[in-house]
Amino acid sequence: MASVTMEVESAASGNKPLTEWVAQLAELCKPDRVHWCDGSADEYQTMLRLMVQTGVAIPLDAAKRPNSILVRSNPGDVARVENRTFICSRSKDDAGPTNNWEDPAKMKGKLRQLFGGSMAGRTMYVIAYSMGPIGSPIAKIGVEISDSPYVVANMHIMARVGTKVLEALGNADFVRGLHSIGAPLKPNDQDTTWPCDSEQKYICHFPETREIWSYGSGYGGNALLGKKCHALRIASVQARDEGWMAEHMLILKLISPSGTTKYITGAFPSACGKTNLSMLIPTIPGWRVETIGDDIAWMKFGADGRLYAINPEYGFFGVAPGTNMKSNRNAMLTATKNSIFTNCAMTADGDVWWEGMTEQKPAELVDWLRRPWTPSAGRKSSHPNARFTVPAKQCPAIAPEWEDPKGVPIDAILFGGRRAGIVPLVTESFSWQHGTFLGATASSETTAAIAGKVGELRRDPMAMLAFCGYHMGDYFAHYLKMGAESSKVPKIFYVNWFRQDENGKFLWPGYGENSRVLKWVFERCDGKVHATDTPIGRLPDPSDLDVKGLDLPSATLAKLLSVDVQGWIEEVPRIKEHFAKFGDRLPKGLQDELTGLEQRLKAAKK
Ligand code: O2Y
Ligand code: MN
Repeated sequence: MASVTMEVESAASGNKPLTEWVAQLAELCKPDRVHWCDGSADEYQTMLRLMVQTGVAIPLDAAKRPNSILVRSNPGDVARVENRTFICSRSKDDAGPTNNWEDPAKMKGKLRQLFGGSMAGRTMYVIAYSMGPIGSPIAKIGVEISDSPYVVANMHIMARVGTKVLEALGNADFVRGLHSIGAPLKPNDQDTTWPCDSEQKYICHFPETREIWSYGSGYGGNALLGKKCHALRIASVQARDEGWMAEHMLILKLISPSGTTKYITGAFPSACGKTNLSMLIPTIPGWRVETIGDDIAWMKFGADGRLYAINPEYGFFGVAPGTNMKSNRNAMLTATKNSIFTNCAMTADGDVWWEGMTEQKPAELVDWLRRPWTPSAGRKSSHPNARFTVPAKQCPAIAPEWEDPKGVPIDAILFGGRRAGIVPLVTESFSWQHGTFLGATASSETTAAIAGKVGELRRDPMAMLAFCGYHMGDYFAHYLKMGAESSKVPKIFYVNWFRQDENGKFLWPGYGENSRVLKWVFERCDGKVHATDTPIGRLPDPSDLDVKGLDLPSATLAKLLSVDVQGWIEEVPRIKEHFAKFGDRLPKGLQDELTGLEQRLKAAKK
């Protein structure tokens, strides 16, 4: 390891701002030692061993899940914390109405106090990471400093990390991320199995200086700073400033029976099946889906005027409950080895289990709270936000070009949400501006998995509500500006797999059958299939959608594709209320789209 350590430190030594920054933060956080991560397989094994030895992790049975561990967190640290997430822009106005804001100097003052000595008794890890293939013109480099071996191991899977990243960085600038679990140790303290400061969490972003300071949580999006903090909140600001797009989108490749391909991105709020769609197994003969990414897309115009996307991530941090061989066979196969499971239950034979994994529940488990569990326990064995961290390259459906540094040219963008009424199965926008309006008004009814009342309607523009690092009105304006840059922008569609009948039964079967909708989208991109103009956009007639072999009554299909004019007239005031939040930062183009919708609905009512 000694020569590896020298290599990584020598790669870092050329970047004086980096070495000075690390030295300053070591002075502030007072770790026992500093370790520059080299990203090697040895280093990954060292992190796993350390977690096992300190009781943070349990190795899973090597025959069942080779090279995999189970970690159980503190019940007070189980998910992203939106109410503790701050955008600390210089002006409050620049954070906008959808973000928590704090003055950057005031927040830095508070954080310096919290980080002071916060790593005592621990190791400070310096993790250089690349979001996107190293050397891609769309990729960006960041450095995360963290005192958590769990973070190091997860970052090994979720991003490209280590010496090769430092070599690519040279003396260039980078996004600075500081993370501490906030649990210093005195010489004779006994450590806990999930050290954190669950009462004092701060996930803070400083967009102007491209910095992230995250304190108190060791979990997921709060702690793996390359993901939501960098690749969405900070990157959305970089993208606005530099003329590209950082989006909360899956990227999939759809292949027709004749072998032609289209690349499609999709932005859906959580609990709408983004990971599942990105790894879909089509039910229509001859069609195939390959995966490029399941959560984030960075898109830039190429010299040919087309929008090219990369997946900035290197792995998937997927939600476990509900994932099974029917809902997502590819995710299940991806997670068979080299995986980290968090807050799942453990079986008697050393494997993991979660609700919905198998029809038959195991007779006995140890639940995520480390308590004996049986099916009659009257509680769930896994936390609803239990996760698997898995290398993307292990996914059987991964596209061969998923790491192409130039990205893949996007043909279509899908927006969507979970709506029981009025929103048809699929709608094509009239234009990029109209598509931006569809994205800006995207909404979902909440499920039990989301805090708040079940069935409550939430606007989640472009699924970026929790992830846009600046004023959402300016974000809409940036979208419109991007659309005006080229005549070759992707077509935009809105999908809703969740329309219900009067009895609350889903009208559309979902899962692999969603490929039928993707096929229509594919063929619309080539102008090969019909659509009818309606007040809300262009819709397939029932005969335009391939439903061969599907047991779907024609009345059900008609309902899925119907436009409920009165329902939409009642939706307009809700959109107005949503838009009012953005005040004079709402772009005129979106106001015009709302007026247009209202007029078309009135005309249709007559
Ligand atoms: O709770 C967390 O920290 C994870 S949230 C998450 C993880 C993977 C992909 N997307 C999300 C999300 O909240 O959108
Ligand atoms: Mn996400």
